[in-house]
Amino acid sequence: MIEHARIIEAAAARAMLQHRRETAVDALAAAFRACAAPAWQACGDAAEVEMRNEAHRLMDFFEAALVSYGNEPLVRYLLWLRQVLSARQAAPDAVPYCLDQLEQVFADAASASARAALFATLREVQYALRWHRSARDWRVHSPPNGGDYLAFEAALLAGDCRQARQLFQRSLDHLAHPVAVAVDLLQPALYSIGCQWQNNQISVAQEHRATAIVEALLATLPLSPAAADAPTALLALAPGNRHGVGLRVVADAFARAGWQTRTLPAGSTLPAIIDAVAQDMPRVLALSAAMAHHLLSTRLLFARLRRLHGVRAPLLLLGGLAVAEYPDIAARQEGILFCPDLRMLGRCLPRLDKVA
Ligand code: B12
Repeated sequence: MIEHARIIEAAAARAMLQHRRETAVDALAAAFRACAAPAWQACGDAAEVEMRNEAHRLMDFFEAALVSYGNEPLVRYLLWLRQVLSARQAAPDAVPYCLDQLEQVFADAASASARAALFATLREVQYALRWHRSARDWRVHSPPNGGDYLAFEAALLAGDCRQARQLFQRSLDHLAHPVAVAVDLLQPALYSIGCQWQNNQISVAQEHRATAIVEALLATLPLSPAAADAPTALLALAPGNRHGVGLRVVADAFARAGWQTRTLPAGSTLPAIIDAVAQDMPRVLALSAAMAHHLLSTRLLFARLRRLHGVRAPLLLLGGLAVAEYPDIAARQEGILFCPDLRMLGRCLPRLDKVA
């Protein structure tokens, strides 16, 4: 009974959140602006766009907290935000201040139960933030091959394409398998670069250039041709996710195991993915989620596909950074196979064809 009441309260709170989303985003963007360092405030329109994007992201995480995900992803996101802001000299109390502004947006909400649920979430996360010191560190702590990736990372940061290509090639010769190269060389280098961006130790331009070099290197790997009767896998980023490098590697893993693959372009929306499934009727739909709120968009997508195709729906496979970070939440999505990384995918692939 209590559980039932909690679900109704959360649903009312979510409806209220969606109803007042634009007002909340305005309030958050204004709060970010007020707390930003003068250098940021001087950036004008570009900074404004970033602040509004961040405000939307905060609302996405807030909504995910109300949809049975619990507060943990929201707290972890806020710890990340606190670190990003403090590394960029924002006011020290920027995050609590933003949450106070959000509370004001909902202060006069007509539904008392919606207000109660929203306020309870906001207060719980404010409290949790006082006790957590630091954000998650994504670096790989026991680097493969004794840290061979460090030279590669240095080449990426220096924008030295030639050196990066040589190290990539050397790794291909040594490890023989491109998927192993991705996991042991590209991934630890990019994770470390992400952390350095988070801590404001490198510029966003360096991060983008490093990713572009990696994408160019991956593009040189031919995708193995598959037999005409090979099983098919459709690959897509979870709606809202723009991290496509990992998915390219996943496509490679499928292709090397003899599957036919088709990867949808970054930015494919939920209806576009649904259309592509109806057109291809693949045996497997593999999705990549990088952040917790991407798990929400995949949940919606999977539910629609099941409603549309029933038992003929493709086998649903979900992977990526968010699945590795929140295995419990990913596992709560019924009827999907969740698979955080490529080592596990490698173990599943030979059996997938038979299950699907
Ligand atoms: C490059 C990058 C970007 C690029 C992506 C460009 C591109 N074409 O891919 C751009 C600039 C677009 C970007 C944007 C953002 N990013 Co970014 N990004 C990264 C970075 C540095 C590298 C990602 C990457 O390529 N990794 C290498 C690949 C090989 O690893 P992977 O993606 O994890 O994939 C592997 C596994 O997860 C798995 N896998 C992945 N998908 C699947 C699917 C299946 C089915 C299976 C089985 C397995 C599987 O296999 C892969 C190979 O081993 C990461 C750092 C990090 N820790 O990942 C941050 C990172 C993910 N980004 C982050 C953030 C916050 C953002 C932004 C919000 C930044 C901003 N303020 O705008 C936006 C959000 C964009 C969006 N809507 O998604 C944070 C996320 C923190 C969090 N989890 O809360 C990170 C961790 C950086 C950080 N330390 O702060 N980003």
